[in-house]
Amino acid sequence: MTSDTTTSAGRTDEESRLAAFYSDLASVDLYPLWTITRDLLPPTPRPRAVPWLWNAQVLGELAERALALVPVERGGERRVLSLGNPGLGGLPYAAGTLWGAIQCLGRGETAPAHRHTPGAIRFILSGDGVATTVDGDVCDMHPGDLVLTPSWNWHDHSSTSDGPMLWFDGLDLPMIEALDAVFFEPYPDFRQPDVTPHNRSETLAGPGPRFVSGAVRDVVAVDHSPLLVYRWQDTDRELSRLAAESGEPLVSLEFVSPATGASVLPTMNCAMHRLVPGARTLPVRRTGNAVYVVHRGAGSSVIEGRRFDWSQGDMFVVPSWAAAEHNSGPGADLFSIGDSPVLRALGIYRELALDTPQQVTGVFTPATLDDSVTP
Ligand code: GTQ
Ligand code: FE2
Repeated sequence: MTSDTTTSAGRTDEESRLAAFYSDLASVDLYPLWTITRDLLPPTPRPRAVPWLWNAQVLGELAERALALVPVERGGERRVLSLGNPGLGGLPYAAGTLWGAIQCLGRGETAPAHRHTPGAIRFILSGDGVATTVDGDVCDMHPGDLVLTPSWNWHDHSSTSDGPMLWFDGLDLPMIEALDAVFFEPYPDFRQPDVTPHNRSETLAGPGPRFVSGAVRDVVAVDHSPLLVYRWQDTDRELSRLAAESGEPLVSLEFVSPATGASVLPTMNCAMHRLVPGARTLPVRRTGNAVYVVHRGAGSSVIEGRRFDWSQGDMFVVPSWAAAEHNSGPGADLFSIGDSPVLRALGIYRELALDTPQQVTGVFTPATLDDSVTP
């Protein structure tokens, strides 16, 4: 037979055979690469998460309403409002690989003990008197402190104070979910015993440096840091020292394991950035998603051409490979989490410094509460 033989349906034999071929492929769950229309191999990363910002006043007000309306119990486990990136189509994730959230605990409350394979960090926003017990070590929390609850470590949060406390939660949950490796287990009791002395990891961690300056880390972590708490006084002192020494508009330090110099968790890095008054930085692209929390001060970031104005308590997302530059009039300290340790471990981390500021093509307006529905 030749291909110009025309069938009764008006198709050549060749066309009929091709149609049957595609239909057979579909019937046995095979896709021919040449017909796949989604861009499987884009020239540069195309994260679904978009640059986004959550306003501190809005977060604070809704956290307060959660405190008044919703108890903390087994099942729900935590009073947490998760940052949902609108690019992710309704998923409660700040970015494709990262969970970011605000958590609050009222006076005398306990968030019950459990453990899970996703690792977590806490960055304390406000209030006092809460301790997170991490595998039996009671870690006191104060504003500006970083507390680690590594993968599969038991953890519960308990308040002994008379006021509420708020903190930022960062987890690698979406990444571990993508790897189909999420496990979860409740602790047999509501909470772990309150042993003394508290903060054992701080005395046992050893004398190694707790910070490394700059963004480039070559050391691959296979375990989490033995130090579970990084105190704000130490972070602040190190930032001041670095800023004075370098004279740069922006100094960044990464929290590291004093035992190995690697990132605090194998999956997530934590960093603090100080912008000196009047600082203007040039844009940089980096692989890996990041979530920022404004610890102090105010300023703006231009992310992929859009300007995000921020001040204390705001949280914002810089997706992988988005060009981001940071500016501050009064000066600012920014805390950040990111997934770069995984990219570094796999040899696919990249950075590209751009040499001119971005054209600002728009200004981001954060969502605000509609006054008519706010009691
Ligand atoms: O505090 O243990 O934001 O398990 C999400 C899951 C916090 C926690 C979150 C959690 C926790
Ligand atoms: Fe947890």
